[in-house]
Amino acid sequence: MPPSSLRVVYAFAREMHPKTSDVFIQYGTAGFRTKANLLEHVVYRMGLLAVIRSRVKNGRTIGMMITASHNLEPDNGVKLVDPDGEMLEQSWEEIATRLANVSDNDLESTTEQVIKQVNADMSLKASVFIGMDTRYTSPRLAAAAANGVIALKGTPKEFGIVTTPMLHFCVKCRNDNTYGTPTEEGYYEKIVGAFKNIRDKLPVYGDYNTTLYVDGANGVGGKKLNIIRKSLDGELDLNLYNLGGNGGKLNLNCGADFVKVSQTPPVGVEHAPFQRVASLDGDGDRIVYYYLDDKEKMHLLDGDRIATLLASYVTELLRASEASGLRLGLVQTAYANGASTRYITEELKVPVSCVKTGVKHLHHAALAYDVGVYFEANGHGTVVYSKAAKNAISKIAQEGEPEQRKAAQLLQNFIDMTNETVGDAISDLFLVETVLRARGHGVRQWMEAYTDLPCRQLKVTVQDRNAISTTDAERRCTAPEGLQSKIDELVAAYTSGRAFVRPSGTEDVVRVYSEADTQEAADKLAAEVAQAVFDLAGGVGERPALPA
Ligand code: G16
Repeated sequence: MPPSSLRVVYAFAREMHPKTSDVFIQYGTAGFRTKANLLEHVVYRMGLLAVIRSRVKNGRTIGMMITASHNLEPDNGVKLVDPDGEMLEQSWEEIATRLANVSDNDLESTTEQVIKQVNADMSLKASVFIGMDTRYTSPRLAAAAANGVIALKGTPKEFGIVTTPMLHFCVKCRNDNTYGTPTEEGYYEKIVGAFKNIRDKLPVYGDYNTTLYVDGANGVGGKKLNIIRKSLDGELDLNLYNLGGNGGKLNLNCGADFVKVSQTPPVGVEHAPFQRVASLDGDGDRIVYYYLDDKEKMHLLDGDRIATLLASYVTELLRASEASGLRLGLVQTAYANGASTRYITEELKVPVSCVKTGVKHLHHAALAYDVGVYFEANGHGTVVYSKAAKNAISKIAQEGEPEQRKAAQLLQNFIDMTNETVGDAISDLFLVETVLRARGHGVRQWMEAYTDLPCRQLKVTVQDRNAISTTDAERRCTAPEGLQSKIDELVAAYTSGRAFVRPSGTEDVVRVYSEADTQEAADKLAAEVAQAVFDLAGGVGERPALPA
């Protein structure tokens, strides 16, 4: 593409997607995310970048997902997906941020600089898959994305409303046809098909029952489960709530993030004692479980619980199939409950690594293992399998002794049911249901594995959240001065106390996390740390109060 044809980049920008705000925007934990009305020019420009990225990857398909995931309805965002279905390579985040912030007048020259910098061959074909969530601002932003792709003569393909993980899956399949068919139907065929196959091998027994309640967060995940439900032939009876009708608002007082952070059940869901409920987030990439007991007390089964459940089951199957020499490991973040980490290392005897928040960090760390299980406590995670692991399992499934073969075949179904590209609420739901069914377990047995340390999360609004810098996988902060020593001093007063703070990469807040031996203590510690953040990092509005 000769540089003169880059003029169209400016023409599209000026006529259709002008930059109307000077607010600096940064590629964060999961792409760009802010108020929807500040995003149109950003998404258009990411369309340009997706084409450049596709050409750098020799014409392989890149994904663009229009979503603000767990954020409330007025926000929106865009996540870029690399050819293997993983998040955009981190070294490109700075380029994305630069392109998003230049003026319209500088857009043409900056685009040209980027093309040179990354050495893109603009004569190659380029392909970009575009998906969106259910927000009313998403269609407009998806159109801006497509215009960005067209401006650089790439080929956009629009998937309409899909979950984020479905788009990741389709991108992967488009670039590697051994993984599946790059359509929503192809996704159902592979993931739901594997679930149905494994079900035939696992009779229902013990405390497991096939009824599952689901909180759809009034987003896309619930809608897709409603499609899937009809094909499950009673193997799993899904009672779906918060599907977006009856005035229910996206992620408002419902959904995985609300349930995890507030530790309270969502609105809009009926409850029965000990009935397991799965709560999804707005774009279907996170899931947590919970139940109410006979005194209506809530018990949360979060990402840590899902990770330990899956890791222990895969370990069992690997052992039974006698697949030797495969390393299984688990990846967590600082938010992982201390009790879960202890359980994984001491009881399951599985190695654990701790990385920074963001699935992009967890995913890469998990690839170091033959079987890498990664989960954030907020319910975002999956399992990844190396080629060597898949080959070894497949060989045993064909050639092993009968018992080994049986375990290896179950593992193969388990792998097919897993969306290895990214955390996926729907795929994770089927994985969890499979393990519970295989073990004849209800929620109480699942909960018995270990006892969580009481914890609390809070948000503090400050003038500039980037005033907080962190190190050691975000477990300690290096700025502003004095904050870490104050946190150390506060934590020291609590039994089993732990706390950290970090700037959110998806909301304009500083997040505070605390753990201690009682809920009262964890609540008080979180509030004290929040006050310290407010005082030392430029708090805005009302100073956080200590619990009464
Ligand atoms: C995104 C990321 C997650 C992260 C979450 C919160 O989730 O994909 O890895 O845990 O944001 O990030 P932060 O604490 O930086 O705001 P989602 O589901 O919103 O896309």
